[in-house]
Amino acid sequence: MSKAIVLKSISGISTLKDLENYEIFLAELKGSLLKEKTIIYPGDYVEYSDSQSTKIITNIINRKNFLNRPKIANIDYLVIVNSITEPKSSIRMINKYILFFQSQFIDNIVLYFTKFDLLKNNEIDEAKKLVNHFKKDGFICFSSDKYSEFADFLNEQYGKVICFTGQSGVGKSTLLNLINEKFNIRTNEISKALNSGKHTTTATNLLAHENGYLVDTPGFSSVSLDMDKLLLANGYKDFREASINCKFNNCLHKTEINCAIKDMVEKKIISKERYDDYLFFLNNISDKK
Ligand SMILES: Nc1nc2c(ncn2[C@@H]2O[C@H](COP(=O)(O)OP(=O)(O)OP(=O)(O)O)[C@@H](O)[C@H]2O)c(=O)[nH]1
Ligand SMILES: [Mg+2]
Ligand SMILES: [Zn+2]
Repeated sequence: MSKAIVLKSISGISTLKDLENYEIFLAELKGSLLKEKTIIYPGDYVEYSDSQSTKIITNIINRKNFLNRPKIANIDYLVIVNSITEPKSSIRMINKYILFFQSQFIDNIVLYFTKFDLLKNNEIDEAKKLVNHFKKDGFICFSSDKYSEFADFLNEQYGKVICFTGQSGVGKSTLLNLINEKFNIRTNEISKALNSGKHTTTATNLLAHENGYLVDTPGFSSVSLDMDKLLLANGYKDFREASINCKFNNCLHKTEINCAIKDMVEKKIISKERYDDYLFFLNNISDKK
């Protein structure tokens, strides 16, 4: 039985890439999987048989994580692309995105900041402060003024699936075209009238790059954290891991005694800003949750 990764899947026909010989080919789902209405997504690892003229997918290997919109399986790194200006990013906004994705167990986050070239001289310090804030808070950060550092990082990710997300118009597709000009992805001007991006990217598939896979996604205008409070309390990866040391197993890290999270904030292991943003998000969850 051979193994492959799914690059693309449209109405039952999937484009696969063999994990050993890197051959790219089309395959169909086995009849019994079709009957169970099994759907496969880009990023899925599958077993296939090529004993017949048509290659048949016989099994889907358990997913380690899953992005719901757009649907992509087994993300190794999620690069959240933020523009430093036009539209300008804030710490709270980025903390919100990180929490949104980590609460779906997409834990390996990279932050990439675009549009440094548009900054006026007197704005550069503030922009660098924003990037450094997230570095100090434990996140892997890159910015468009030092693109080569990001290129080096990507080249070290052998065989990994790296997905790019972020608000519409921040420059995801532009960044992907910079990484590999052969991608030739359509990019767009931000709609000036609305001062918000138009969606330029629509379809999802894995782009083979060097030894790994890159994924462009359509931008979003906002994300919602209206979820179960305990889910939110265990959303950030470091909150989730440390919360086993909270006195109460349903600790919301708010007013409870012996809270491991509050302890880490005091010791500056978790930034005060991210903790305060967490409390803000918690207070904004509708009461029924
Ligand atoms: N000056 C400057 N412009 C940029 C940069 N990155 C992107 N842009 C511009 O920003 C606009 C939007 O870029 P896209 O790459 O289409 O943005 P996107 O995030 O893919 O947008 P959606 O696909 O709609 O989500 C384009 O006009 C780009 O040329 C940058 O680093 N500097
Ligand atoms: Mg795009
Ligand atoms: Zn706690």
